[in-house]
Amino acid sequence: MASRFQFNISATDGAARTGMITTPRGEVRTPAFMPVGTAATVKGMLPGSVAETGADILLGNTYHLMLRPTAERIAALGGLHGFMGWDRPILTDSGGFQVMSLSGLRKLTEEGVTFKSHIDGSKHHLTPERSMEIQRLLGSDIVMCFDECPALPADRERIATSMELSMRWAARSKQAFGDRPGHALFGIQQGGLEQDLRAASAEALQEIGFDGYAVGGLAVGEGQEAMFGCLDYAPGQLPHDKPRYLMGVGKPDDIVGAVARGIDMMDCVLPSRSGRTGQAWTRRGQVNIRNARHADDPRPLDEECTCPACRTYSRAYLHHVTRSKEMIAGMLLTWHNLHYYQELMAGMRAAIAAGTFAAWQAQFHALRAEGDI
Ligand code: PRF
Ligand code: ZN
Repeated sequence: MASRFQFNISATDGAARTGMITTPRGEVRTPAFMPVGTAATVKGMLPGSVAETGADILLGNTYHLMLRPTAERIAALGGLHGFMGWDRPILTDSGGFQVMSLSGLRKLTEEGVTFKSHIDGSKHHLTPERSMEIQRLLGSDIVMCFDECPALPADRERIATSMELSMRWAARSKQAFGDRPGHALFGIQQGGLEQDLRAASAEALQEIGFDGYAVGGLAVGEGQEAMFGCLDYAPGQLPHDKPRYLMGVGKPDDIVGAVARGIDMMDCVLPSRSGRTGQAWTRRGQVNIRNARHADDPRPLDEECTCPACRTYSRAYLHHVTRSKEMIAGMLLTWHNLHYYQELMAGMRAAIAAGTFAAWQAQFHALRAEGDI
């Protein structure tokens, strides 16, 4: 077992990279997709099943866990890994982004943010120092800096002021994190769609020094074209030899485009959340299993998929249990979607290693253009 956090790139193809993050809790193959386990569970999946889909690492959330069941309770019970039954690496987000998107009344100051819980309206306070403490109590392997992420569109002045605050919070996060061998702290680049602000943010973060760097502040309403426009330069502003994490992205074609532009890690609720509403992702794009055209279809969701939903069940069955709101519907579609996402990542890793990523991408887009048949 490695005692240190390490990142090694084994091959590059254009801007895309493949390699490995090594932590004391295990290895993470990159590019990596991290399923979201917000409330100490990937909804509808046992941890062993999540691992079977090919996930090396999960994402957990400071915001949700501090409210319920609280970080102190999880620490007293031995930490998040044991609590939820997942012994591999966990990355935790720092809370600021979720406060802005989920909580009620909130007040932002230089010190931090005061907000009302979306669960019971109770009042809470988060600062860079408190976020670092919570993530330490949880036992997170990869800790994220406390930042602020403005929704887009926003004017340049607002983006600049917010980015500068996030950089001061990044310095306080680093100071509060301290020296924790085997645990990593990632900085988060902000700056909206302004190239010079992104550059200034990248520079400020590198001055502080982090184990990895996230591209934050994207996928917040700007659309794919604008996001890709930013990703044409943002990853290149960050260190080549450290992991680059694009936060909260995305749909399969967003993920492929991000990897092509030099991103190593991503997370998104999409495969799990949309699985619970009857949306499936396949090599041929999106399928709504609730659609009447599946009611008599004896074929699997995806002929080539080896997940339990596709190996065992027909589209007709998945349609039936989804329409009937049976628990197994969300379980099976989540399993399928996470399996598909992990196969996508594995395919990209293999293609980058082989130097055939451009051809792989062409094939990816061609199959999706054909559509579900
Ligand atoms: N910051 C943090 N978490 C995030 C984001 C961010 O900018 C985003 C933006 N897509 C998702 N999650 N801390
Ligand atoms: Zn499947």
